[in-house]
Amino acid sequence: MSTYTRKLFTLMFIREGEKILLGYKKRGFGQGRWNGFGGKVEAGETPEQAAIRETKEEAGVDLSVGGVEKVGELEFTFEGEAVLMHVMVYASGSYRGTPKESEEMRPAWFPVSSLPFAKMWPDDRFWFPLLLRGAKFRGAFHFRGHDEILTQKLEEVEEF
Ligand code: 8OG
Repeated sequence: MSTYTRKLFTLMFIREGEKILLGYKKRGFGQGRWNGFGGKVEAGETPEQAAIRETKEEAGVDLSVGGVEKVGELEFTFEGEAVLMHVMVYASGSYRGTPKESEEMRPAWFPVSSLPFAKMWPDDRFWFPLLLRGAKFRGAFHFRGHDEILTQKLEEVEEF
């Protein structure tokens, strides 16, 4: 059995009616893919605080007033790598401000019925249906490179 170094990340999805806000990742990890907003949880902040901070930094949107809800926990490992990415997934139905492009992300609204799965992380097509119907979920995906899923687990949970 291998021992992983666990690192905490966040991922935020803003929903407005039948649209969801995604950002095109312009650089770094996941470059060229559409995703929610997020990043590393820093020392001294909770994952929820980190999720709100990252959304402000990457999309210019303020979530500190409305409620954000934890909806998922995802674990990502990569063949040959000792890091386990532990991602806390959040959803928000209200925000302040107008989404605007940052150095890292270019935000755009997508209808929930036509998401750009071909240009998203390959695991997203499995858990997005749960996210979109308001379910809570836990998943674990083991990758070869960034395109091939070797093993996966996904379950719906009642609450966190
Ligand atoms: O700080 P940085 O942008 O590198 O953080 C990585 C972000 O990418 C973080 O929000 C978590 C998210 N992320 C992964 N893997 C996957 C994945 O497989 N699917 C989705 N949708 N997001 C992911 O690290």
